[in-house]
Amino acid sequence: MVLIAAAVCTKAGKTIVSRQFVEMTKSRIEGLLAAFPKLVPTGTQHTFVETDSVRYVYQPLERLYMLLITTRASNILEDLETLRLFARVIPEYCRSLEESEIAENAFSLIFAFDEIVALGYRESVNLSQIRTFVEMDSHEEKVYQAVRQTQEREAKIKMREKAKELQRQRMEAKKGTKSSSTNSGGFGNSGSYTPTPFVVDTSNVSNDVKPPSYAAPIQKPKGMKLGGKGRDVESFVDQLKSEGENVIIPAKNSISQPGSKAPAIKTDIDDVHLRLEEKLVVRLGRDGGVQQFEVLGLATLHIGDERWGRIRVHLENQNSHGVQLQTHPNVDKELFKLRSQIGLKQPSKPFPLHTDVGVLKWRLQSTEEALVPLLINCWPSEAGDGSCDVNIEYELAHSNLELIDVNITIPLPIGCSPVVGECDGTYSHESRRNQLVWNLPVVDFSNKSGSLEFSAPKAIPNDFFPLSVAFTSKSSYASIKVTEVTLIDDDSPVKYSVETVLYPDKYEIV
Ligand SMILES: *[C@@H]1O[C@H](CO)[C@@H](O)[C@H](O)[C@H]1NC(C)=O
Ligand SMILES: *[C@@H]1O[C@H](CO)[C@@H](O)[C@H](O)[C@H]1NC(C)=O
Ligand SMILES: *[C@@H]1O[C@H](CO)[C@@H](O)[C@H](O)[C@H]1NC(C)=O
Ligand SMILES: CC(=O)N[C@H]1CO[C@H](CO)[C@@H](O)[C@@H]1O
Repeated sequence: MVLIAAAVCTKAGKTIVSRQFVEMTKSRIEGLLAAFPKLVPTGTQHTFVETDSVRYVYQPLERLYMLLITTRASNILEDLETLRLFARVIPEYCRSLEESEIAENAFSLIFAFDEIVALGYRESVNLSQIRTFVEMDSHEEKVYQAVRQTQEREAKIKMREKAKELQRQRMEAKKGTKSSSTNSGGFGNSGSYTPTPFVVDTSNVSNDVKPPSYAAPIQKPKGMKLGGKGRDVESFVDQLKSEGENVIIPAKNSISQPGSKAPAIKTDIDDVHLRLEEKLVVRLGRDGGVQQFEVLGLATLHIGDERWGRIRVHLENQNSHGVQLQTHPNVDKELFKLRSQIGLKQPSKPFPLHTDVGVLKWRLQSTEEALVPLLINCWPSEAGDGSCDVNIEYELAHSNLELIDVNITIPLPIGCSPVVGECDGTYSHESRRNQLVWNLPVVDFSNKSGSLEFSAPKAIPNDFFPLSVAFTSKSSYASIKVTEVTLIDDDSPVKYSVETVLYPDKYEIV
């Protein structure tokens, strides 16, 4: 049978509860329900009536009717059997067959109706099963609410901790700049890093625990039937809203992670956006030699408008260092090999919308010193009096790269106060962390090398390792560039934005 709706209405024709089981506009259902009282023949024992399009089967319950609307093609014997089951459910949840009592228990009735019917077809259930299911629903709902409350509490605690931590870091940063300003003027950056707790909260908390009211209520635990199968997420959300819950549905088309809300990034993003990201893993030996050098690259494509779904991305790939490239399995390999273009294997299909799709990966692994972008030579030598003189040099091996905000961090023996002689760039002695940080605002072709000299009392050469290096860069190590994006249909150019990021995941001299 195909059941369109089940309703309880008064004999006067007023609908008290109605549950629909197929997609149909509300006004159409209302129309069908409104037509019913006019169709009921008086003084006959009939329990069904048909129109051109639908069949009404109904059972009188004192001053009410239990009413089902089915299609005309439905088997009438089945319809009548289902009707009996519906009619028997009512006294299970309502103490009397009064209008007010029905209205008061409307939700329980709807839950029970949903168990009888799934997608318009009757399930083979009997009354005792319905009872159990409905009870289970409300039990699971309670469990679910408890879990949700716990999660919210945890999220709040985490946020509070995070805020405290940031506060502490800020205080420290302020102190740090004060004390270091006696050594050198230039190293004041840390003081300006003052993210508001709110921004960082959301970024980090959302990794594991959803902040309250952020989509959590919509995510049903596995296997849980909140109120039965007939209820979809949307109506559940609506219900929560009507109960005064604050439900926020995450926007699907936001590209940025919850934390990276920096408006500066957002304004650069077009409907076709490419991000070329390269991560470096470098371990250099203190006496020279490369222990590990790896570049891991990933190009992701984000399409924010369906008009630009069927496109090709043209790349320029100078591939100067023997980088190995690999396209996503759904990307047309031949097209990439022959023409350095990225398009889908099936050109008729669009790229997925509103999501970051990894389309190309590249990788380079080597122990050749010439491939390492920035070489660091740290040379401590023991002076006669138990102190150490330390010379450090950097050298940019690839003049096409521009490294920004390079920090070379040198460990110091505990309590050591280094005496800095010569220094390109600036330095800062972080006494609490027992380290010296050498900062170079820019390292590029015009500024390929530089050095720092300092002496440290009561030290041995071993004390100054491992050094670590941090920087950011908008260069591409592999020299992969996006030159054009075109529509498949007419080769016309499409506006796009590109973001290129190169950063060390781990860069150390051991
Ligand atoms: C209802 O169905 C279940 C499962 O088929 C069965 O075990 C149970 O005996 C039935 N109860 C009634 C009252 O028919
Ligand atoms: C090289 O960089 C250092 C530190 O960033 C700076 O002091 C120096 O002036 C730069 N030299 C040139 C030639 O740009
Ligand atoms: C270098 O150190 C400064 C001061 O601590 C910091 O603000 C900056 O972000 C660091 N640079 C990188 C690339 O981590
Ligand atoms: C700033 C900060 O605390 N970042 C942390 C966010 O969470 C990730 C994963 O839990 C950590 O690795 C970061 O250090």
